[in-house]
Amino acid sequence: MALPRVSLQTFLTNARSALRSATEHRSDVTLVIGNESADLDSLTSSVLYSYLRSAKPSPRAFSQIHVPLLNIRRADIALRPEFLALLPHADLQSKDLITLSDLPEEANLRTSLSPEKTHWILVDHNSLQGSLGSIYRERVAGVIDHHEEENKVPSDTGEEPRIIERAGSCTSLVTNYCRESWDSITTNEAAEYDAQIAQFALASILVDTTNLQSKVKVTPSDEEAVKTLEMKIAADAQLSTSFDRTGFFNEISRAKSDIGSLQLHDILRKDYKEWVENGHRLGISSIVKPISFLLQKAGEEEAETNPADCLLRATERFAQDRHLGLYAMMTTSTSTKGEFQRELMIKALTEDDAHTARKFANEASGTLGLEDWDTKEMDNTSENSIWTKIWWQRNIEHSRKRVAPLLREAMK
Ligand SMILES: [Mn+2]
Repeated sequence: MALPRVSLQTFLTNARSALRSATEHRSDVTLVIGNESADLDSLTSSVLYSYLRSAKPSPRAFSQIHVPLLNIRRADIALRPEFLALLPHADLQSKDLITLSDLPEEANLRTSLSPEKTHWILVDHNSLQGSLGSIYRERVAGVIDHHEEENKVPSDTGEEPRIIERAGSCTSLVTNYCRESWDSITTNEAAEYDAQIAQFALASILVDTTNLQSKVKVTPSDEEAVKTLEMKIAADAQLSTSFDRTGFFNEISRAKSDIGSLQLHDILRKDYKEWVENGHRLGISSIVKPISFLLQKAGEEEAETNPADCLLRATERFAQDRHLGLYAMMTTSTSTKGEFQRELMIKALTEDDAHTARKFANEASGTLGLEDWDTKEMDNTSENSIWTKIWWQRNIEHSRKRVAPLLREAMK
């Protein structure tokens, strides 16, 4: 049965009370969670899926409301300027989003939100990591994702989807999965709400596919989803007259790369993922600025010190704090000629991990098109960690989605 349609903000308020009543009155709750890097795609895919599933719950649903849970603490929303740019378009503020800070304290999680009272739907990843994973892994009841299959979600997910497919954006897969059910609850009165959530979802598909222009990222799923979402926008008299897709894309992507005001340490942790393989820990930061920017940043933060020393020390500290054996930094930027480019830095913290890193460099070099970086700027460093190397990654189609599995393979 379809429920009265509501704005995104009202939906998030309802979802927050559903989460509260799960912890206070032990009611059943379904949580929809994106990955730990909590990028725009994780935000919009979890909110879109939760919103549409809650607007028309399946008769056999585990709970009426699906609660979108952002996989970071509340304070870390501030590290994501693209969120702050997008939220006002949906009449939202960052305090409306539901984050890990809204869960009971970690020490009480198991008792305050007992696993058997929960279902977890994973979007934009397919293996629940960290402390949530250790408590709720058995309660994962569905997935929509575009990363490599980890075979952690049961093959039969009943009422909930089990979709792991290639696409530029996970939000595209969610849009396409939900479209039929969405169409069935679309009315003239709800056109405004449809347009609002459609524009919200569109943001990450456009960012992930460079406004559908990136030949290596766009798939038919993305094109289909954008068509659906643009139709929802066009059906609303108000938004349809003011909406300009390219202008909207430019606004959000400009905000995403506007990280000049962030501290180096925050830049490293802003879009960060971690894996454990064979007892060794791997961490990868994705960064939307080139290493030259990071060197400049590092130099500013520690005046009168060689920037290369500062950068290496900062990354070393970052890796040590997280008990990493291997730490990788992947940068994306635009060259002076206007071409998209990638750099890859890998740091090993033990001899064992250095062995793995060399193996990776040998095995993955062809696939990734690794080419030695001009190390002039890094040459004068007195910092001497076990093993650090920087490359240009000339095969630019490969993001962390591809590099992480290659590194993990070398660790096995
Ligand atoms: Mn994604």
